[in-house]
This record gives sequence, C-alpha cells and structure tokens, in this order.
Amino acid sequence: MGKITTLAEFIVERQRDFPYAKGELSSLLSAIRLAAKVVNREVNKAGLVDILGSHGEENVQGEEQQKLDVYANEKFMNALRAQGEVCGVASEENDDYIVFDDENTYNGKYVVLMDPLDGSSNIDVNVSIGTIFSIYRRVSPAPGPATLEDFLQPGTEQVAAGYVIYGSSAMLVYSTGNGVNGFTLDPSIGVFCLSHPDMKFPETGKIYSINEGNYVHFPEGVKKYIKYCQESDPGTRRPYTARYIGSLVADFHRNLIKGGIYIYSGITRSPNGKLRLLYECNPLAFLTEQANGFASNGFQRILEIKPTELHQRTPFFVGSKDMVAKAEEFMEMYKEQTV
Ligand code: AHM
Ligand code: MG
Repeated sequence: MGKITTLAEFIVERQRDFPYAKGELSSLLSAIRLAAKVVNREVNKAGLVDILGSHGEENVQGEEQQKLDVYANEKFMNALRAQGEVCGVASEENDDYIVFDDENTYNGKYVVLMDPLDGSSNIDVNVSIGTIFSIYRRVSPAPGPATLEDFLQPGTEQVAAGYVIYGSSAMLVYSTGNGVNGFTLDPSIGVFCLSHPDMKFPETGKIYSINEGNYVHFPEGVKKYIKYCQESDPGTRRPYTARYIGSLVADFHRNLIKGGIYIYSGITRSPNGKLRLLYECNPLAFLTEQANGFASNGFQRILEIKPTELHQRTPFFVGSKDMVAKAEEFMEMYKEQTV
C-alpha cells in the first residue's frame, strides 16, 4: 500500500506554501471538514430515520425546506462559529447573512458563503447531494461586525472554495488557488484521504448536462447549442451524451472527471435561471478555473460579475474550456433572440 495522505495532513502541508499565513485558513478548512463528516453521517441515515420530508418552512427562494437542509445549515454554521476565524456566514438557507459577534469571531478575518445542502429534492430518492462553500477575506475593518460588502465581493476575490459530495462515497474537493484536490472519506476510520490529486477538466468532453424539459423556454443560443451537441461529427466527438442528475454538485463532479459542460441558462419565466451566483456559481467557477476549465453566464466570466445582492441568480455555463467557448459562440450569435 502506498503512502496515504489525509486531508488533515494535506491542509497542514499546504499551509507551508503560504509562509506568512498564520494557519487561520487551515483551521477554517478543518471546521468544514468536520461539519462535512457530521452531515455525511446524517445523510447516510436519511432512509432509515424519520428525518425525511419537509420541515414545513419555505426558504427565501420560496422553496420548501427539507429537514436535512436545516440540519446541514446548522452544523456548518456551528462549526464555523466555534472555530473563531470567521466573522460571518451567508447561506442559501437564510434570508440575510449571519454576523458572528462574540469576542472571538469579531476579529475573524474571513467570511464564508455556502449552500449547505444543494439538490435537496434528491434526498428522498437516494441521489447524490452536496455542500458548496466559498471563502473570502473580509473587507470591513476588524475587529467589528461583518458587513454586507464582505459578502458582495466578485468571485475573483475568493481565497478558497470547494464542495462536498454525499454520493456512493463522500468526497471533499477544494482549492485554495493552487489547483484542485479531491479527498474521499474512508468511512471505516472517518478520515478523508487524498484520492484525486490535481484534478483537471479534460480540455474537451462529450457530455452535456442541461434540463431539456425547459427546451422551448431557452434562449435561441442555448437551443442552437443543444442541436450542435446532438449532431454527428466524429471529428468533434459528436453527438455528445446527455447526462443530467439535477443535483449540481453531482453533475459538476462527473463533468470535472470525464469532461463535459453543465448549463443552467435563463428561461422565459426566469431570465437569470435558477442558480445563485454567490452560493453555487462562484465557488464552482473558482474550482473550474483552478482545474483548467471555464465558467460563464453565456457572455461574461462568472468570477468577474460584481454581485449586487446576496441571493442573486445567474445563468451558468461551466465545464471543459472548449465546450463552454463553443456555447458562448452560440449565445453571441443569437443574442438578439435571447430571453
Ligand atoms: P437547490 O439549491 O434548491 O437544491 O436547487 C439547485 C438544484 C441544483 O442542484 C440542480 O442542478 C438544479 O437545482 C436542478 O434544477 P431543475 O430541477 O430546474 O433542473
Ligand atoms: Mg442550491
């Protein structure tokens, strides 16, 4: 058996890459690692215990929350609050950002934005779900409370981002701006082990992931791009294969490994699509660029969008560089006919 590197060891090793770092980011990542294990344990029990079903409240997006969403939100919040380096958290599950205002956390240098349990409609059918997180250095002065401007920074300012996928195995995939690495949880010892070092999107792929049920409501550029994916051309490996789980982290993770494009574009009734810039698109765009891929809203680099509100939505085109570039070409070509 070769040498196993655990996530804990890896975080410490990587800290040495930043000679002036005092270890705050490392300890923050350790808090996420811990919460991920706790949530994974609960997700694994979902079919067994009476935890399924709706919690009866609607979140700010007007969607019914599932119990596990609330549980995951609490666990990540508590882990981050206890850890002390974070002065505030914005979550897809909360209307407003939460300020951690005890003596300890007032000095915290970082804010975290997260979707604690994405794809939660998949819980009761045993399909993979995930947690997505994004870490920024605060821009407001410390000590003091976190402010809205700490959370409304463009994605280019992220210092780290990642996701946890609760799938056939649990994995934590993250980047601190120095490549992307994936760790698989060994459930027998409860330890994340480095299993996917230096992950890269294949330059091009043959998978396209989009909810084609919305076809008639898509902008013309997306419709034309879908047809392009379906046409035969052995030179460009077309026709591509359609794969859509409806669980963003799972669709993204598969495409990262195999090569592909994921699209959630605007649709007639919702011109900015469904996904949230701050909790879903920015962190995945950061990972994507670190993994040699590209993320766009169809016309513009996701990471350069200046957010104006916490729960902002954006169209999202993400994946292998060549495929996203091609989709952008179609968007540009048919932009006059865009929803
Ligand atoms: P959620 O944050 O409410 O769970 O919604 C996000 C999910 C993504 O995981 C997934 O890619 C998308 O919604 C699927 O939406 P649709 O059912 O419209 O295709
Ligand atoms: Mg979500």
